[in-house]
Amino acid sequence: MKACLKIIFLLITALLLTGCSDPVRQQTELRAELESYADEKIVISGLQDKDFEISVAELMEFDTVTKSAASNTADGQQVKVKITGPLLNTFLQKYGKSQRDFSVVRFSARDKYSIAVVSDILANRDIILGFMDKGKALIGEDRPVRVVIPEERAMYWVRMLNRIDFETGESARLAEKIIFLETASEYLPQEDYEYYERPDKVIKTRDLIGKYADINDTAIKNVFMVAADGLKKNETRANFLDGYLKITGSDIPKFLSPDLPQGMHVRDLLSISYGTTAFFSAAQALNVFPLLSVGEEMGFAFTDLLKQIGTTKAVSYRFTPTDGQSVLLSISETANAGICMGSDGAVSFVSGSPANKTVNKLLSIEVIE
Ligand SMILES: Nc1nc2c(c(=O)[nH]1)N[C@H]1C(S)=C(S)[C@@H](COP(=O)(O)O)O[C@H]1N2
Ligand SMILES: [Mo]
Repeated sequence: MKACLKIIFLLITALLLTGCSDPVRQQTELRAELESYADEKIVISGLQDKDFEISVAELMEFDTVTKSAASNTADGQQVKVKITGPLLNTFLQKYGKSQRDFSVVRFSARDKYSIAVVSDILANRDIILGFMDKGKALIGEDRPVRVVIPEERAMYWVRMLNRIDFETGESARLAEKIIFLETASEYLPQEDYEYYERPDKVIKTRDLIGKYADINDTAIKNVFMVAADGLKKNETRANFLDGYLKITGSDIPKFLSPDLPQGMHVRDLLSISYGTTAFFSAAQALNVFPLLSVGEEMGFAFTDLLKQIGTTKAVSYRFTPTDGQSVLLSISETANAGICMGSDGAVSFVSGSPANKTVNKLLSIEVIE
């Protein structure tokens, strides 16, 4: 169908949806509004040898669906849409592909917002590339396309879409080394960061990775974050390395950046996987894992940490405190081990019997294969 015919068809659909009283005038207005952003382009990467652009007019030519969906934002407001546009799968069909062919589809926007949609969602959900909402043209800050994934949280409903990356392959790697964020932060430069009018402290993610992982490993494309409430976020290495971790005040550790929209900030981080290095928050682990007594304190089981992070197969583990006096223990010697935090915030490892070793000011755990 020609683009203009398609617009007329959409106008009729819109009339049915809005049931307006002056149909001719509304039609003219809607057509003019749709045409005003029909020439905007979206970059498509990972689908053909070279990146290419499609215009919104081209998207309008595909078969469309109209679906209602509602979801809450992080601060409790409701977002309601009745979105019209082609399904991502309808678009992909033209290239002989489907959502299931990819491990990640990343949607990015004009305001630098971006989000990775992972394989479970790709396999199970409709993804709509919406160019009309509630029978009308999109409002300015949603144009030219709003992605909607009904039944998934509104953080996936990307407004101002300007790029889609189709990725295959890389998923989170098993950890070979675990670094405790609370201990590591003490040895990194701290900066002031104004957070809701509070002077909090942050460390640069670049400093953290530079000191404790391989910052030059360009094979790492994605950084995987898990929050205490179970939220999983997959961020590009570039975005991650341009950000900060807030380490004082509320919601800590919190990934944020003044250059990224707030919806991309991640609070209450439990772990961050960067290649084979996993950064871990003992303070959040105490909120998430079952508590047990570890020495004189309440703590969590070492095995719960390993299960959460996913590590390579071990024969033993090396526990290293800030003074470098490390302790090597076999798997069986760590079966009853726990990790706790003192009232001063220091992380300790307590093996329990049979080894009866304690490592105070624990910085890292290496998996020895
Ligand atoms: N381009 C863009 N899209 C975005 C965001 C953003 O900051 N920029 N925030 C997301 C988040 S976190 C939520 S909860 C919803 C909020 O929807 P609303 O802006 O329509 O209220 O939009 C999502 N889409
Ligand atoms: Mo959000």
